[in-house]
Amino acid sequence: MGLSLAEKILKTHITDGEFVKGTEIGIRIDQTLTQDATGTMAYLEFEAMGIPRVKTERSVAYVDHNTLQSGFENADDHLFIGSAAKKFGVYYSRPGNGICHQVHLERFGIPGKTLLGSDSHTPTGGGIGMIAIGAGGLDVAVAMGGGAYYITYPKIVNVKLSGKLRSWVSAKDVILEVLRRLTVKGGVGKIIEYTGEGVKTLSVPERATITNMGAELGATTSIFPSDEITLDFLKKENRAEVWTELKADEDAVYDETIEINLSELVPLSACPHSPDNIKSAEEIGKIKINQVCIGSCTNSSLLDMMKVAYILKGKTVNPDVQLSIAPGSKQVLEMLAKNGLLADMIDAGARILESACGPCIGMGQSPNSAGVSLRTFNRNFLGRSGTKDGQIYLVSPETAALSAINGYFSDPRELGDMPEFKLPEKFDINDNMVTLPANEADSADVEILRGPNIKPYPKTAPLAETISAKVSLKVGDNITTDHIMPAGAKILPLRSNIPEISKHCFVVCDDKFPERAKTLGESIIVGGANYGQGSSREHAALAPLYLGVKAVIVKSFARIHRANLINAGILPLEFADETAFDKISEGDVLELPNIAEEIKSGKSEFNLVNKTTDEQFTVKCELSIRNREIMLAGGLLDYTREKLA
Ligand code: MIC
Ligand code: SF4
Repeated sequence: MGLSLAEKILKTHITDGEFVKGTEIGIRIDQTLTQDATGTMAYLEFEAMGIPRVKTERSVAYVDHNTLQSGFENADDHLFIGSAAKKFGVYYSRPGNGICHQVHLERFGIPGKTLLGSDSHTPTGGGIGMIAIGAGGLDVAVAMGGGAYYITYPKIVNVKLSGKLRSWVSAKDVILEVLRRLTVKGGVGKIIEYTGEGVKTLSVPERATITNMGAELGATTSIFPSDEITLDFLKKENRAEVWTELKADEDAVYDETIEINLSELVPLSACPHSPDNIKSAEEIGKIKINQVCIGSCTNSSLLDMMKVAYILKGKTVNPDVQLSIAPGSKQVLEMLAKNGLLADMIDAGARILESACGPCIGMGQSPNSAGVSLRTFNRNFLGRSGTKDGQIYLVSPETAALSAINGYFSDPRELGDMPEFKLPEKFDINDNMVTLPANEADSADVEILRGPNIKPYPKTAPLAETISAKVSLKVGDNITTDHIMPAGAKILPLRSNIPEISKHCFVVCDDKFPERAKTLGESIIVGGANYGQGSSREHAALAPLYLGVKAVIVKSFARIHRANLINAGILPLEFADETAFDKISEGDVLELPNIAEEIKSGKSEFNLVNKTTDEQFTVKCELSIRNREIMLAGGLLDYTREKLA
C-alpha cells in the first residue's frame, strides 16, 4: 500500500509510538521557529528546563508581532529574545526582517524536514514540502531541547487539484473554497495534502498561501509536493542545495479525497466574522468599503505585491478608503524598492507599513466604527482588528487592490485579461538582519537581558484528588483564542507578564470574568464546539491557569488549544452527550470526584456531578500515557523537570 507524502515524512521522523492512525506518535523536530508574542514565554520555559543549547538542526527566533513600541515592554522583550537566542544557539531575525513564516520559507525551510513553530500559521512551510506544525511555546521549548513533539497520527485528506486558475482568480480563492467546503472545524485531526495536475500550475508563494490558511481549517498541517517549481524557488533564494524531490506514492491511499477544478473557481471572500463564512464577489455585491489592508503571512510575497502594484499603478486610492500595505519581508520590500513597484504603491496613496504582522494582529490600523475593511489576512474573528464592530472581509490581494481604487467591493475579473507575472531569476539576498548565535564556548558568558515586564511562569500544582468548583463562565460554539486571550496593541505587550495579561482574559465575552475567577480562587469553564480555535498562544491556557481554572468542559476542542491546556495542567473534558451542556449554568458547582485516581488508572470517562441541580453526566478525556503523566504532574513544565531530574 502506497504512502502519502505527509506519511512518508512522518515515517522518517517517528521516535515514539506505532504508525497507527488515531494513536499518539512522537516525531523528531528538525527546525523550530518562535515569534516574539509567544517567544518570550518559550525561551523562559526553555531556560527553566536547564538545557544550555538547542539540539535542533536550526532554530530561529523572529520579532514580527509586537513591533509597535508604545512603551518599554515590547522593546524589552526584543532584547530578551535577542539575548536568549544568542545564548541558546538560536538564529535571531531582528525586527524589520519580516514576518516569521514568509522569512522562514525564503531563508530557512527545507523540503522533507519537520518544523515546529510557536505560531499557528507555521504550516506555511508546507508550501515547500515540509511537515510544519503550529504549537504552544512550551512544546516548542521541549522540541528545542531535543524532545519529540506528540500528535495524534492524523487522517490524510487528498485535495486533488485539476485545471488552472483563470485571470485574477488567486491562490487565496483556492483556500477559501476549501474552507467553504470543510469549515473551520473540518480539518481537526487531519493533514491536508495537495496533489494532482493543478499543483504544477501553482508557484511556491501561491502554495504557501494555501498551506498557511489551512490553519483556519483546524488542520494539523497542509503540504504540497516538492517538485521542479520548488527547486526553482529555492534557486532564486540561492538555496538549491537543500532541495529534494518529494511526492506521494502513485498508489497512495488517503482517508478522504476532495476534488477542486482550479479553472472553475471565482473570487471569494470570508465575510464577518469567521474564515469559513464564504461568499463569492458576486454574492457580496458592490458594497461600500472604508479600509483595505494588504499583507500578513498569508499574502505578502513578492508575487502578491507585483499584482497589487500593477493594479494600483497610475491610479489613486478612493477618497473614502484608507489603504495600507505591509510587504512580508525585508527581501520583498527591498526588491519592490529596487524595481520601482514600491513607487507605484506610494504614488497611488498606499500607506506603507513595516514588514511585520501589523494590522493582522490589531497592531494599529483598526478600522473606523462599524467600518468595512477588506484584508488579505487569514482571520476575521470578532474584535481581532481592534474595532469591536469592524466588518472584516478576507480577500485576495487582487480583490483588495481593485476595491481600494473603486471604493466598493470589486470583482478583480473586471480588469480583463491578466498579464503574466514572472518572478525574477534571482531574489535579492541579504541576511544582514539575522544575527548568528554565540559559539558554544562563549554562550555561558552571554547575559540574558530581562526588562521589568518579564515575569516568571505561573504557579502550577499536581492535579487535585477531587475537583470541586463553580462554573466561572459559560460560552458557546467556536470560541477563538482571540476571545479567550485577546491580542491587539494594548494587550500584546503583556505577553511576558501573565499576572497583568490575565486581567484581559475573556473580556470580549464578559468583562467581569477575570475578577470573578480570581475571587472564586478555583473554577471551571464550560463551552461549546471547536473551543479554542485559532492561534497557538499558550497564554489562552496560562491566563486561565493563573486565574485558578482547573478544568474546561466543552462539546469539542481545537487541537493546539487542547494541547496547551494539558501543558498548563488544566483538564480538558468533553461532554459524552452534548445535551449536558444545556443543563449547566454559570455559577453551578461542579464536582469531579477522585479525578486524579481515575486518570492514574487510565480511565477516559468520568463522572461529573452538578451539585447545584443534583444531576450527573459523563465527561470524556482521552489521554495518552504521556499526557496522563503530564496532567498528574501539573503540566508539561513540571513533567519535563521531573524527567530531567
Ligand atoms: C495569530 O495570528 O493569532 C498569532 C498572533 O500569530 C498567533 C500567535 C500569537 O497569538 O502570538 C498564532 O496564530 O498562533
Ligand atoms: Fe502574524 Fe497575522 Fe500571520 Fe499571525 S496570522 S503570524 S499575526 S501575519
